[in-house]
Amino acid sequence: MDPNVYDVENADIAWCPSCGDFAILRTLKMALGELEIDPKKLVLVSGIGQAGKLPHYLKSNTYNSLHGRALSPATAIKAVNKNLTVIAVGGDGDMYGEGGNHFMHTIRRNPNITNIVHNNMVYGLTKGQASPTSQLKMKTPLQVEGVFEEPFNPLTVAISLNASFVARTFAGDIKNMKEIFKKAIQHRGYALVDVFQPCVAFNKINTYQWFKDNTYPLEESHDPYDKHEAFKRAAETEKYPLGIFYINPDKPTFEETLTVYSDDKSPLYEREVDMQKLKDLIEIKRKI
Ligand SMILES: Cc1ncc(C[n+]2csc(CCOP(=O)(O)OP(=O)(O)O)c2C)c(N)n1
Repeated sequence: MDPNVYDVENADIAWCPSCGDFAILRTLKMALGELEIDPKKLVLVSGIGQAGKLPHYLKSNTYNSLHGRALSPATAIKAVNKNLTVIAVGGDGDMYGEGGNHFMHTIRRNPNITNIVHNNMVYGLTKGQASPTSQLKMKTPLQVEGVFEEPFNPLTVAISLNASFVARTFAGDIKNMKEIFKKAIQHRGYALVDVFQPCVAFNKINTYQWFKDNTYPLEESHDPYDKHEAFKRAAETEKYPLGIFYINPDKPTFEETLTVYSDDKSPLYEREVDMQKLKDLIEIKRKI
């Protein structure tokens, strides 16, 4: 499918020129096009932030929630209509800071959704304060003496919680990013894609060149089904490996574990509501 089918006409894009978000948007359109995902069957869910604006610029169904709150509505949307492709997008602050608790529990639930995180290592929209992934000693207008907290490592956290798909890519490498997006969308279960994304306005340390110099691809021999090896590789910080770290294909998805689907596999939204049963239930509850 032509990636232009996802274009939003006259979109007033608020990102700065050269922002890594443009490459993520363009690559996501290409990946969706190659997978032939009908925009009518696609839902993009986001919270707040520059990354959280991506759904405004890609033709699909969208749900813009509160800061850090994309994963729970995404889980619910997939639970009521498993025929949809559901993608939750956001920044590192959004997903790992404000949404940190949702991040952990979504991994445990394992809904069949894709989670793309634009990891620029700062709070971009609010002009460059430190985020959970900002590196030690980085100075910002707020952290004037430098960041002193240990950076959050989303990959080791996800692998230790037995996430079903864990990958990292770089917004400066469209070819690999597209392949990883496609594999994540096709994966059955929760798929995390952490994307190193340069913020050209507010992060003058982790630039395109810095990411190029400080990353390298995981070897082809890397076995993504080996959890201990995946954890070890994800913990590397001298240079950061890119690629698919971990896949756990055997975990049941959240939707599969719901009792409403044990007898009837049809999506919830398609089912007839028994109005009498509903009225009786409301009546019983009123009396309690
Ligand atoms: C609960 C809450 N806290 C703080 C804010 C203010 N706020 C809006 S966007 C943002 C930063 C977003 O940063 P990030 O998620 O990393 O995305 P980016 O803008 O870098 O893409 C903050 C702190 C808010 N809207 N709601």
